[in-house]
Amino acid sequence: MSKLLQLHDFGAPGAASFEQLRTAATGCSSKGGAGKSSCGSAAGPNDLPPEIWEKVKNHPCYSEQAHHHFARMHVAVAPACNIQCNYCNRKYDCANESRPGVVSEKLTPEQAARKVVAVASTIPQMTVLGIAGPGDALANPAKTFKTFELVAEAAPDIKLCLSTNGLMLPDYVEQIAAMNVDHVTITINMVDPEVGAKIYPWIFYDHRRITGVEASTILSERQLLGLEMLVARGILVKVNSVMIPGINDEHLVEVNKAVKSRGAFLHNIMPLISEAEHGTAFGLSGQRGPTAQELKALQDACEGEMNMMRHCRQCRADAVGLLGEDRSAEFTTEKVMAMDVTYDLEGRQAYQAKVEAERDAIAAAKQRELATLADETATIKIQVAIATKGGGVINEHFGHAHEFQIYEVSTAGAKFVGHRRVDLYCEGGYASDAGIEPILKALNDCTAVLVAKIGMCPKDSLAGAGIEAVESYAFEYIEQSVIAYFKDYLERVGKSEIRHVARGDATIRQGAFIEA
Ligand code: CLF
Ligand code: SF4
Repeated sequence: MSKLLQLHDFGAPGAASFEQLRTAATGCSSKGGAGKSSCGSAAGPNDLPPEIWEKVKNHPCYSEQAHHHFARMHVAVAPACNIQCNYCNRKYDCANESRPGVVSEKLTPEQAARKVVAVASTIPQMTVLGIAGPGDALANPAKTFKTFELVAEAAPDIKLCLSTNGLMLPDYVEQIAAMNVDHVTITINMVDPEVGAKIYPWIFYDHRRITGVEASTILSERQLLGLEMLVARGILVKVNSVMIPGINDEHLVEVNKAVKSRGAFLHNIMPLISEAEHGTAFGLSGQRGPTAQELKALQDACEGEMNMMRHCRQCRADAVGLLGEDRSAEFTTEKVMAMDVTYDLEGRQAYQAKVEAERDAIAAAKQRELATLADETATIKIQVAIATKGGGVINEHFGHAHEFQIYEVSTAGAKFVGHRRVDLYCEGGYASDAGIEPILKALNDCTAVLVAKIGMCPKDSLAGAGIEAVESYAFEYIEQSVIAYFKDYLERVGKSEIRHVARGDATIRQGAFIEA
Protein backbone atom coordinates (compact mmCIF):
# COMPACT_ATOMS: atom_id res chain seq x y z
CA MET A 1 0.00 0.00 0.00
CA SER A 2 1.33 3.42 -0.87
CA LYS A 3 2.24 5.89 1.85
CA LEU A 4 -0.53 8.14 0.54
CA LEU A 5 -3.21 5.50 1.00
CA GLN A 6 -2.00 4.57 4.45
CA LEU A 7 -2.22 8.18 5.48
CA HIS A 8 -5.69 8.50 4.03
CA ASP A 9 -6.81 5.66 6.27
CA PHE A 10 -6.43 7.67 9.43
CA GLY A 11 -8.07 10.88 8.24
CA ALA A 12 -9.82 12.74 11.04
CA PRO A 13 -13.54 12.03 11.43
CA GLY A 14 -15.56 14.83 9.89
CA ALA A 15 -12.64 16.06 7.80
CA ALA A 16 -13.18 16.69 4.08
CA SER A 17 -12.24 13.54 2.19
CA PHE A 18 -8.93 13.32 0.40
CA GLU A 19 -10.83 13.09 -2.88
CA GLN A 20 -12.78 16.25 -2.04
CA LEU A 21 -9.55 18.05 -1.33
CA ARG A 22 -8.00 16.77 -4.52
CA THR A 23 -11.03 17.93 -6.46
CA ALA A 24 -10.83 21.29 -4.77
CA ALA A 25 -7.13 21.46 -5.51
CA THR A 26 -7.68 20.91 -9.20
CA GLY A 27 -9.98 23.88 -9.05
CA CYS A 28 -12.40 24.03 -11.94
CA SER A 29 -15.86 22.66 -11.58
CA SER A 30 -18.48 22.19 -14.21
CA LYS A 31 -20.76 24.12 -11.86
CA GLY A 32 -18.93 27.42 -12.60
CA GLY A 33 -21.31 30.31 -13.09
CA ALA A 34 -22.65 31.23 -16.55
CA GLY A 35 -20.93 28.30 -18.14
CA LYS A 36 -17.51 29.73 -17.33
CA SER A 37 -15.62 27.74 -14.79
CA SER A 38 -13.62 29.58 -12.17
CA CYS A 39 -10.11 28.47 -11.38
CA GLY A 40 -7.47 29.21 -8.81
CA SER A 41 -7.87 31.21 -5.65
CA ALA A 42 -10.53 33.09 -7.65
CA ALA A 43 -12.82 30.10 -7.04
CA GLY A 44 -16.22 30.99 -5.60
CA PRO A 45 -19.00 29.17 -3.73
CA ASN A 46 -20.10 27.36 -6.91
CA ASP A 47 -16.63 25.99 -7.57
CA LEU A 48 -15.82 24.29 -4.26
CA PRO A 49 -17.45 21.76 -1.92
CA PRO A 50 -19.46 23.76 0.68
CA GLU A 51 -17.29 22.75 3.67
CA ILE A 52 -14.16 23.88 1.84
CA TRP A 53 -15.76 27.17 0.70
CA GLU A 54 -16.66 27.77 4.37
CA LYS A 55 -12.97 27.47 5.26
CA VAL A 56 -11.66 29.75 2.53
CA LYS A 57 -14.35 32.34 1.94
CA ASN A 58 -13.05 34.79 4.56
CA HIS A 59 -9.37 33.95 4.26
CA PRO A 60 -7.60 36.69 2.30
CA CYS A 61 -4.78 34.41 1.11
CA TYR A 62 -6.84 31.34 0.19
CA SER A 63 -9.52 33.29 -1.70
CA GLU A 64 -8.69 36.05 -4.19
CA GLN A 65 -12.19 37.47 -3.78
CA ALA A 66 -11.76 37.58 -0.01
CA HIS A 67 -8.54 39.56 -0.24
CA HIS A 68 -10.41 42.66 -1.36
CA HIS A 69 -12.45 42.64 1.86
CA PHE A 70 -10.79 40.66 4.64
CA ALA A 71 -7.56 41.25 6.51
CA ARG A 72 -4.98 39.03 8.15
CA MET A 73 -2.48 39.69 10.86
CA HIS A 74 0.79 38.04 11.76
CA VAL A 75 2.37 37.92 15.20
CA ALA A 76 6.14 37.64 15.29
CA VAL A 77 6.52 35.00 18.00
CA ALA A 78 8.88 32.64 16.14
CA PRO A 79 12.40 34.10 15.84
CA ALA A 80 14.52 30.94 15.36
CA CYS A 81 15.00 28.93 12.19
CA ASN A 82 16.33 25.45 11.51
CA ILE A 83 17.41 25.78 7.88
CA GLN A 84 19.27 28.32 5.76
CA CYS A 85 17.78 29.55 2.49
CA ASN A 86 20.04 31.41 0.07
CA TYR A 87 17.41 34.13 -0.27
CA CYS A 88 17.27 34.82 3.45
CA ASN A 89 19.33 37.06 5.67
CA ARG A 90 18.63 36.20 9.28
CA LYS A 91 18.67 39.82 10.31
CA TYR A 92 15.33 40.13 8.56
CA ASP A 93 11.92 38.45 8.48
CA CYS A 94 11.43 35.02 6.92
CA ALA A 95 11.46 35.52 3.18
CA ASN A 96 9.37 32.39 2.64
CA GLU A 97 6.25 33.99 3.97
CA SER A 98 7.17 37.59 4.58
CA ARG A 99 9.27 40.15 2.80
CA PRO A 100 12.76 40.72 4.05
CA GLY A 101 13.91 44.12 5.14
CA VAL A 102 12.15 45.09 8.35
CA VAL A 103 13.13 43.59 11.67
CA SER A 104 10.02 42.58 13.57
CA GLU A 105 9.21 43.45 17.12
CA LYS A 106 9.30 40.02 18.72
CA LEU A 107 6.37 39.13 20.98
CA THR A 108 5.71 36.67 23.76
CA PRO A 109 2.58 34.49 23.27
CA GLU A 110 0.77 36.61 25.89
CA GLN A 111 1.66 39.87 24.15
CA ALA A 112 0.69 38.33 20.82
CA ALA A 113 -2.75 37.24 22.09
CA ARG A 114 -3.43 40.72 23.45
CA LYS A 115 -2.40 42.23 20.14
CA VAL A 116 -4.77 39.90 18.25
CA VAL A 117 -7.71 40.94 20.43
CA ALA A 118 -6.77 44.62 20.04
CA VAL A 119 -6.58 44.35 16.25
CA ALA A 120 -9.77 42.27 15.99
CA SER A 121 -11.61 44.89 18.05
CA THR A 122 -10.38 47.72 15.82
CA ILE A 123 -10.50 46.01 12.41
CA PRO A 124 -13.67 43.86 12.18
CA GLN A 125 -12.61 42.53 8.77
CA MET A 126 -9.51 40.90 10.34
CA THR A 127 -10.42 37.21 10.12
CA VAL A 128 -7.11 35.34 10.17
CA LEU A 129 -4.15 35.12 12.51
CA GLY A 130 -1.02 33.75 10.89
CA ILE A 131 2.28 32.77 12.47
CA ALA A 132 4.89 33.20 9.77
CA GLY A 133 8.16 33.94 11.46
CA PRO A 134 10.30 35.96 11.51
CA GLY A 135 12.03 32.53 11.59
CA ASP A 136 10.07 29.28 11.27
CA ALA A 137 6.86 28.67 13.22
CA LEU A 138 7.75 25.02 13.93
CA ALA A 139 11.34 25.75 14.93
CA ASN A 140 9.61 27.58 17.82
CA PRO A 141 6.79 25.13 18.59
CA ALA A 142 6.16 26.07 22.23
CA LYS A 143 5.65 29.77 21.44
CA THR A 144 3.64 29.04 18.29
CA PHE A 145 1.19 26.63 19.93
CA LYS A 146 0.86 28.67 23.14
CA THR A 147 -0.08 31.67 21.01
CA PHE A 148 -2.71 29.67 19.11
CA GLU A 149 -4.11 28.34 22.39
CA LEU A 150 -4.45 31.82 23.89
CA VAL A 151 -5.98 33.29 20.73
CA ALA A 152 -8.49 30.45 20.33
CA GLU A 153 -9.66 31.17 23.87
CA ALA A 154 -9.86 34.96 23.56
CA ALA A 155 -11.04 35.32 19.95
CA PRO A 156 -12.76 32.07 18.89
CA ASP A 157 -13.99 33.36 15.52
CA ILE A 158 -10.47 34.01 14.22
CA LYS A 159 -9.04 31.43 11.81
CA LEU A 160 -5.61 30.12 12.74
CA CYS A 161 -2.99 29.86 10.03
CA LEU A 162 0.58 28.62 10.13
CA SER A 163 3.50 28.84 7.76
CA THR A 164 6.56 26.60 7.86
CA ASN A 165 9.55 25.43 5.87
CA GLY A 166 8.26 21.90 6.62
CA LEU A 167 11.36 20.38 8.21
CA MET A 168 9.65 19.67 11.54
CA LEU A 169 6.12 19.43 10.17
CA PRO A 170 5.55 15.64 10.47
CA ASP A 171 6.33 15.85 14.21
CA TYR A 172 3.62 18.48 14.81
CA VAL A 173 0.74 17.49 12.52
CA GLU A 174 -1.23 15.96 15.41
CA GLN A 175 -0.87 19.12 17.47
CA ILE A 176 -1.82 21.31 14.50
CA ALA A 177 -4.96 19.25 13.92
CA ALA A 178 -5.82 19.21 17.65
CA MET A 179 -5.68 23.01 17.74
CA ASN A 180 -8.09 23.34 14.81
CA VAL A 181 -5.53 25.06 12.61
CA ASP A 182 -7.32 24.80 9.27
CA HIS A 183 -4.71 26.40 7.04
CA VAL A 184 -1.03 25.50 6.75
CA THR A 185 1.50 26.85 4.28
CA ILE A 186 4.64 24.87 3.41
CA THR A 187 7.38 26.52 1.39
CA ILE A 188 8.50 23.93 -1.16
CA ASN A 189 11.05 25.17 -3.67
CA MET A 190 12.15 21.80 -5.05
CA VAL A 191 11.45 18.09 -5.11
CA ASP A 192 14.89 17.31 -6.58
CA PRO A 193 17.65 17.52 -3.94
CA GLU A 194 20.21 18.46 -6.62
CA VAL A 195 18.15 21.61 -7.22
CA GLY A 196 17.69 21.97 -3.47
CA ALA A 197 21.45 22.00 -2.87
CA LYS A 198 21.60 25.26 -4.86
CA ILE A 199 18.96 26.85 -2.62
CA TYR A 200 19.68 25.46 0.86
CA PRO A 201 23.31 25.40 2.11
CA TRP A 202 22.35 23.57 5.31
CA ILE A 203 19.62 22.33 7.61
CA PHE A 204 19.78 21.62 11.33
CA TYR A 205 18.09 18.28 11.98
CA ASP A 206 18.40 15.49 14.52
CA HIS A 207 20.90 17.51 16.58
CA ARG A 208 23.33 18.13 13.74
CA ARG A 209 24.01 20.47 10.87
CA ILE A 210 23.64 18.71 7.52
CA THR A 211 24.78 20.21 4.20
CA GLY A 212 24.52 19.65 0.44
CA VAL A 213 22.30 17.12 -1.30
CA GLU A 214 21.78 15.16 1.93
CA ALA A 215 20.23 18.24 3.57
CA SER A 216 17.84 18.82 0.68
CA THR A 217 16.91 15.13 0.53
CA ILE A 218 15.81 15.18 4.17
CA LEU A 219 14.05 18.53 3.78
CA SER A 220 12.12 17.42 0.69
CA GLU A 221 11.05 14.09 2.24
CA ARG A 222 9.85 15.83 5.40
CA GLN A 223 7.98 18.53 3.45
CA LEU A 224 6.11 16.02 1.27
CA LEU A 225 5.36 13.71 4.20
CA GLY A 226 4.04 16.65 6.22
CA LEU A 227 1.86 17.70 3.27
CA GLU A 228 0.34 14.22 2.97
CA MET A 229 -0.30 14.00 6.71
CA LEU A 230 -2.07 17.38 6.77
CA VAL A 231 -4.22 16.57 3.74
CA ALA A 232 -5.22 13.26 5.34
CA ARG A 233 -6.58 15.26 8.27
CA GLY A 234 -8.63 17.62 6.11
CA ILE A 235 -6.33 20.60 6.68
CA LEU A 236 -6.04 22.96 3.70
CA VAL A 237 -2.45 23.22 2.57
CA LYS A 238 -1.03 26.05 0.52
CA VAL A 239 2.39 25.52 -1.00
CA ASN A 240 4.58 28.58 -1.46
CA SER A 241 7.46 28.40 -3.93
CA VAL A 242 10.05 31.07 -4.62
CA MET A 243 10.78 31.37 -8.36
CA ILE A 244 14.53 31.61 -8.86
CA PRO A 245 15.35 32.05 -12.57
CA GLY A 246 17.95 29.56 -13.80
CA ILE A 247 17.76 27.50 -10.59
CA ASN A 248 14.22 26.22 -10.04
CA ASP A 249 12.02 28.10 -12.51
CA GLU A 250 11.47 25.18 -14.90
CA HIS A 251 11.60 22.69 -12.03
CA LEU A 252 8.63 24.36 -10.30
CA VAL A 253 6.33 22.69 -12.84
CA GLU A 254 7.50 19.37 -11.34
CA VAL A 255 6.99 20.73 -7.83
CA ASN A 256 3.49 21.77 -8.85
CA LYS A 257 2.67 18.23 -10.04
CA ALA A 258 4.17 16.68 -6.89
CA VAL A 259 2.16 18.84 -4.49
CA LYS A 260 -1.03 18.63 -6.50
CA SER A 261 -0.88 14.84 -6.53
CA ARG A 262 -0.59 14.92 -2.74
CA GLY A 263 -3.70 17.08 -2.34
CA ALA A 264 -2.31 20.59 -1.79
CA PHE A 265 -5.18 23.07 -2.13
CA LEU A 266 -3.30 26.05 -3.54
CA HIS A 267 0.09 26.83 -5.06
CA ASN A 268 1.61 30.30 -4.60
CA ILE A 269 4.62 30.93 -6.82
CA MET A 270 6.34 34.11 -5.64
CA PRO A 271 9.16 36.10 -7.26
CA LEU A 272 12.63 35.91 -5.71
CA ILE A 273 13.56 39.07 -3.82
CA SER A 274 17.31 39.45 -4.16
CA GLU A 275 18.48 43.04 -3.88
CA ALA A 276 22.15 43.19 -2.93
CA GLU A 277 21.45 45.43 0.08
CA HIS A 278 19.45 42.64 1.74
CA GLY A 279 22.77 40.83 2.15
CA THR A 280 21.45 37.42 1.15
CA ALA A 281 23.60 34.83 -0.65
CA PHE A 282 21.53 35.29 -3.81
CA GLY A 283 21.57 39.07 -3.45
CA LEU A 284 25.36 39.09 -3.15
CA SER A 285 25.89 36.66 -6.03
CA GLY A 286 23.77 38.79 -8.38
CA GLN A 287 21.01 36.20 -8.78
CA ARG A 288 18.10 38.01 -10.42
CA GLY A 289 14.39 37.66 -9.75
CA PRO A 290 11.84 37.02 -12.52
CA THR A 291 10.11 39.65 -14.66
CA ALA A 292 6.35 40.07 -14.40
CA GLN A 293 5.67 38.08 -17.56
CA GLU A 294 8.15 35.31 -16.64
CA LEU A 295 6.29 34.88 -13.35
CA LYS A 296 2.90 34.95 -15.08
CA ALA A 297 3.99 32.41 -17.72
CA LEU A 298 5.04 29.96 -15.00
CA GLN A 299 1.82 30.53 -13.03
CA ASP A 300 -0.20 30.02 -16.23
CA ALA A 301 1.72 26.82 -17.02
CA CYS A 302 0.91 25.44 -13.57
CA GLU A 303 -2.71 26.63 -13.49
CA GLY A 304 -3.89 23.74 -15.65
CA GLU A 305 -2.54 21.52 -12.90
CA MET A 306 -4.09 23.15 -9.81
CA ASN A 307 -5.31 26.30 -8.05
CA MET A 308 -2.79 29.13 -8.25
CA MET A 309 -2.54 32.05 -5.84
CA ARG A 310 -1.52 35.24 -7.61
CA HIS A 311 -2.39 37.87 -5.03
CA CYS A 312 0.37 37.20 -2.46
CA ARG A 313 2.03 40.39 -1.20
CA GLN A 314 5.02 38.64 0.44
CA CYS A 315 4.07 40.34 3.65
CA ARG A 316 6.02 40.86 6.84
CA ALA A 317 5.99 38.55 9.84
CA ASP A 318 4.19 41.29 11.79
CA ALA A 319 1.87 42.51 9.00
CA VAL A 320 -1.59 43.81 9.94
CA GLY A 321 -4.39 44.73 7.55
CA LEU A 322 -5.64 43.96 4.07
CA LEU A 323 -3.01 42.32 1.87
CA GLY A 324 -1.12 45.21 0.34
CA GLU A 325 -1.69 47.60 3.22
CA ASP A 326 0.36 47.72 6.39
CA ARG A 327 -1.22 48.92 9.62
CA SER A 328 1.36 47.32 11.92
CA ALA A 329 2.56 50.73 13.13
CA GLU A 330 -0.87 51.30 14.75
CA PHE A 331 -0.39 48.19 16.89
CA THR A 332 3.06 48.34 18.46
CA THR A 333 3.31 46.58 21.83
CA GLU A 334 3.37 49.94 23.59
CA LYS A 335 0.16 51.08 21.89
CA VAL A 336 -1.57 47.70 22.34
CA MET A 337 -0.79 47.64 26.06
CA ALA A 338 -2.33 51.11 26.43
CA MET A 339 -5.50 50.23 24.49
CA ASP A 340 -8.83 49.71 26.18
CA VAL A 341 -9.97 46.58 24.38
CA THR A 342 -13.44 45.01 24.24
CA TYR A 343 -14.00 42.00 22.03
CA ASP A 344 -17.23 42.61 20.17
CA LEU A 345 -18.03 39.28 18.53
CA GLU A 346 -21.53 40.34 17.46
CA GLY A 347 -20.25 43.56 15.93
CA ARG A 348 -17.64 41.61 13.98
CA GLN A 349 -20.22 39.15 12.72
CA ALA A 350 -22.60 41.96 11.66
CA TYR A 351 -19.80 43.68 9.76
CA GLN A 352 -18.82 40.46 8.04
CA ALA A 353 -22.43 39.79 7.02
CA LYS A 354 -22.48 43.21 5.32
CA VAL A 355 -19.30 42.33 3.45
CA GLU A 356 -20.90 39.06 2.36
CA ALA A 357 -23.84 40.94 0.84
CA GLU A 358 -21.46 43.33 -0.95
CA ARG A 359 -19.52 40.40 -2.39
CA ASP A 360 -22.72 38.89 -3.74
CA ALA A 361 -23.55 42.22 -5.41
CA ILE A 362 -20.05 42.38 -6.94
CA ALA A 363 -20.31 38.82 -8.29
CA ALA A 364 -23.77 39.47 -9.76
CA ALA A 365 -22.59 42.70 -11.44
CA LYS A 366 -19.64 40.84 -12.96
CA GLN A 367 -21.88 38.12 -14.36
CA ARG A 368 -24.28 40.68 -15.83
CA GLU A 369 -21.43 42.49 -17.56
CA LEU A 370 -19.91 39.24 -18.80
CA ALA A 371 -23.25 38.22 -20.32
CA THR A 372 -23.04 41.27 -22.61
CA LEU A 373 -19.92 39.73 -24.18
CA ALA A 374 -21.64 36.42 -24.93
CA ASP A 375 -21.74 36.92 -28.73
CA GLU A 376 -18.25 38.41 -28.95
CA THR A 377 -15.78 36.26 -30.90
CA ALA A 378 -12.58 38.36 -30.64
CA THR A 379 -9.54 36.42 -29.46
CA ILE A 380 -7.75 39.47 -28.06
CA LYS A 381 -6.52 39.40 -24.43
CA ILE A 382 -5.35 42.53 -22.65
CA GLN A 383 -4.14 43.43 -19.18
CA VAL A 384 -5.67 46.31 -17.25
CA ALA A 385 -4.20 47.92 -14.11
CA ILE A 386 -6.47 49.07 -11.28
CA ALA A 387 -5.95 51.67 -8.55
CA THR A 388 -7.85 50.52 -5.46
CA LYS A 389 -7.78 50.89 -1.68
CA GLY A 390 -9.86 47.72 -1.28
CA GLY A 391 -13.49 46.71 -1.16
CA GLY A 392 -13.45 45.48 -4.78
CA VAL A 393 -13.92 49.06 -6.05
CA ILE A 394 -11.82 51.44 -8.21
CA ASN A 395 -11.41 54.01 -5.47
CA GLU A 396 -7.78 55.19 -5.48
CA HIS A 397 -6.18 58.21 -7.14
CA PHE A 398 -3.31 57.39 -9.50
CA GLY A 399 -0.91 59.54 -7.51
CA HIS A 400 -1.82 57.92 -4.19
CA ALA A 401 -1.51 54.29 -5.30
CA HIS A 402 1.09 52.15 -3.49
CA GLU A 403 0.26 49.32 -5.84
CA PHE A 404 -1.80 48.51 -8.91
CA GLN A 405 -3.82 45.33 -9.24
CA ILE A 406 -3.50 43.67 -12.65
CA TYR A 407 -6.39 41.94 -14.41
CA GLU A 408 -6.24 39.95 -17.61
CA VAL A 409 -9.43 40.29 -19.61
CA SER A 410 -10.79 38.48 -22.66
CA THR A 411 -14.20 37.27 -23.77
CA ALA A 412 -13.82 34.57 -21.08
CA GLY A 413 -13.97 37.27 -18.38
CA ALA A 414 -11.67 39.22 -16.08
CA LYS A 415 -9.06 37.43 -13.98
CA PHE A 416 -6.75 38.82 -11.30
CA VAL A 417 -3.20 37.96 -12.43
CA GLY A 418 -0.98 39.93 -10.07
CA HIS A 419 -0.09 43.25 -8.58
CA ARG A 420 2.72 45.77 -8.99
CA ARG A 421 4.01 47.74 -6.05
CA VAL A 422 5.23 51.25 -6.83
CA ASP A 423 6.47 54.34 -5.03
CA LEU A 424 3.80 56.99 -4.59
CA TYR A 425 3.69 59.25 -7.64
CA CYS A 426 2.36 62.09 -5.53
CA GLU A 427 4.08 62.73 -2.18
CA GLY A 428 2.76 65.44 0.14
CA GLY A 429 0.75 67.02 -2.67
CA TYR A 430 3.73 67.17 -5.08
CA ALA A 431 4.29 64.91 -8.05
CA SER A 432 7.75 64.27 -9.41
CA ASP A 433 8.52 63.82 -13.11
CA ALA A 434 11.13 61.20 -12.23
CA GLY A 435 8.48 59.25 -10.29
CA ILE A 436 6.54 58.28 -13.40
CA GLU A 437 9.34 56.22 -14.98
CA PRO A 438 9.27 53.28 -12.52
CA ILE A 439 5.47 53.24 -12.71
CA LEU A 440 5.60 53.05 -16.52
CA LYS A 441 8.00 50.10 -16.22
CA ALA A 442 5.73 48.39 -13.68
CA LEU A 443 2.65 48.78 -15.93
CA ASN A 444 4.38 48.26 -19.26
CA ASP A 445 2.44 45.07 -20.01
CA CYS A 446 -0.94 46.81 -19.48
CA THR A 447 -3.18 48.44 -22.07
CA ALA A 448 -4.99 50.72 -19.61
CA VAL A 449 -5.07 51.83 -15.99
CA LEU A 450 -8.45 52.47 -14.36
CA VAL A 451 -8.32 55.04 -11.58
CA ALA A 452 -10.58 57.17 -9.39
CA LYS A 453 -8.70 60.28 -10.54
CA ILE A 454 -5.52 61.26 -12.39
CA GLY A 455 -3.81 64.54 -13.34
CA MET A 456 -3.00 65.63 -16.88
CA CYS A 457 0.79 65.17 -16.56
CA PRO A 458 0.78 61.48 -15.61
CA LYS A 459 -2.10 60.86 -18.02
CA ASP A 460 0.03 62.24 -20.88
CA SER A 461 3.09 60.25 -19.79
CA LEU A 462 1.03 57.05 -19.68
CA ALA A 463 -0.45 57.83 -23.12
CA GLY A 464 3.08 58.37 -24.44
CA ALA A 465 3.92 54.85 -23.24
CA GLY A 466 0.78 53.44 -24.90
CA ILE A 467 -1.21 53.06 -21.67
CA GLU A 468 -4.67 54.61 -21.54
CA ALA A 469 -5.62 56.23 -18.21
CA VAL A 470 -9.37 55.99 -17.59
CA GLU A 471 -11.39 57.79 -14.89
CA SER A 472 -14.87 56.93 -16.16
CA TYR A 473 -15.18 53.85 -13.92
CA ALA A 474 -14.34 55.72 -10.71
CA PHE A 475 -15.95 54.13 -7.63
CA GLU A 476 -17.40 51.25 -9.69
CA TYR A 477 -16.78 47.55 -9.03
CA ILE A 478 -13.42 46.39 -10.40
CA GLU A 479 -14.24 43.27 -12.41
CA GLN A 480 -17.45 44.67 -13.87
CA SER A 481 -15.50 47.77 -14.95
CA VAL A 482 -12.62 45.79 -16.43
CA ILE A 483 -15.08 43.82 -18.58
CA ALA A 484 -16.96 47.00 -19.56
CA TYR A 485 -13.67 48.67 -20.52
CA PHE A 486 -12.73 45.62 -22.60
CA LYS A 487 -16.07 45.72 -24.41
CA ASP A 488 -15.53 49.39 -25.21
CA TYR A 489 -11.96 48.61 -26.30
CA LEU A 490 -13.14 45.92 -28.71
CA GLU A 491 -15.74 48.28 -30.15
CA ARG A 492 -13.12 50.96 -30.75
CA VAL A 493 -10.76 48.42 -32.33
CA GLY A 494 -13.68 47.20 -34.50
CA LYS A 495 -14.35 50.76 -35.67
CA SER A 496 -10.62 51.32 -36.29
CA GLU A 497 -10.63 54.20 -33.78
CA ILE A 498 -7.67 52.52 -32.08
CA ARG A 499 -5.29 49.74 -33.06
CA HIS A 500 -4.78 46.74 -30.78
CA VAL A 501 -1.09 46.44 -29.93
CA ALA A 502 0.48 43.56 -28.01
CA ARG A 503 2.22 44.89 -24.89
CA GLY A 504 5.71 43.96 -23.68
CA ASP A 505 7.00 42.78 -20.30
CA ALA A 506 7.03 44.67 -17.00
CA THR A 507 9.30 44.83 -13.98
CA ILE A 508 8.51 43.57 -10.50
CA ARG A 509 10.05 46.21 -8.30
CA GLN A 510 12.32 44.52 -5.79
CA GLY A 511 12.72 47.53 -3.52
CA ALA A 512 8.97 47.73 -3.11
CA PHE A 513 9.13 44.82 -0.71
CA ILE A 514 11.27 46.56 1.85
CA GLU A 515 9.15 49.61 2.49
CA ALA A 516 6.02 49.79 4.58
FE1 CLF B 1 -0.27 34.77 6.88
FE2 CLF B 1 0.45 33.07 5.10
FE3 CLF B 1 -1.58 32.53 6.64
FE4 CLF B 1 -1.77 34.36 4.75
S1 CLF B 1 0.23 35.44 4.56
S2 CLF B 1 0.49 32.76 7.32
S3 CLF B 1 -1.44 32.18 4.43
S4 CLF B 1 -2.41 34.58 6.88
FE5 CLF B 1 -0.69 35.53 2.34
FE6 CLF B 1 1.20 37.16 3.10
FE7 CLF B 1 1.41 35.86 0.80
FE8 CLF B 1 1.62 34.60 3.04
S5 CLF B 1 -0.10 37.38 1.32
S6 CLF B 1 3.00 36.15 2.35
S7 CLF B 1 0.41 33.98 1.27
FE1 SF4 C 1 14.98 32.39 6.38
FE2 SF4 C 1 12.51 31.46 6.46
FE3 SF4 C 1 14.41 30.16 5.03
FE4 SF4 C 1 14.43 30.13 7.71
S1 SF4 C 1 12.86 29.22 6.36
S2 SF4 C 1 16.19 30.50 6.36
S3 SF4 C 1 13.75 32.20 8.24
S4 SF4 C 1 13.59 32.21 4.60
